[in-house]
Amino acid sequence: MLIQGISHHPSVLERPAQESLVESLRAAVLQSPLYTPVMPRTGRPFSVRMTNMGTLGWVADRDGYRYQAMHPQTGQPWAPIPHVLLELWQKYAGYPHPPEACLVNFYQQGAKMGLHQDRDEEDFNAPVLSVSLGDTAVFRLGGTQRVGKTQTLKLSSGDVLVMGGPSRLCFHGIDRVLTGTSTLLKEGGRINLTLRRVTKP
Ligand code: MD6
Ligand code: FE
Repeated sequence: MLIQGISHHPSVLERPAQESLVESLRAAVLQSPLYTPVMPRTGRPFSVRMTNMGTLGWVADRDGYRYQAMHPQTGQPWAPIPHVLLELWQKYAGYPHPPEACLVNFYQQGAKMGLHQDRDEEDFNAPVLSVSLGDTAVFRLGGTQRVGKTQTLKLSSGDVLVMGGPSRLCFHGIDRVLTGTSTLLKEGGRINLTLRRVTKP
């Protein structure tokens, strides 16, 4: 049993749709290149590379975590969110206003993501919707406190995961990515896209 408000929809995107989304991402990263963020205070680099699409993007640097309209390295606006993702939001988010940010996380060999809450948004009434592409990941899900029971689920290419309602502030992370489980990305690895409503409508 998953915590209320979280829903896992396996294989929402079929292979051709996954391939065309990857093509859109290739175009987006030409405008908004992937970069390696660092943790606030420590300056320790993330093991994932990131970029964003949308009118706002989530960034991490020595000063903290925040949303901003410009790419931190190019100073230019982020690339737009591909239409197919806006359609997934309409279908699965159960929230009447469009997302403003799509965080792109790129996992290469050995990359992972520690347990965290997504809490830099103003509007926790909106869910966070994630789309996975490429190699399967082991996703760890806990409760709303950092300590306590956790469970894992596997996120595969084309899966959609929605965290809303009581699960919106649950701790979660990626334990590891299972190398060689998908042929979608020629060089291997995994891409996770998270759509977020940032401001109160
Ligand atoms: C990932 N996902 O799947 C990391 N956050 O690579 C997240 O951090 C996440 O999947 C909020 C809601 C859904 C998620
Ligand atoms: Fe998250």
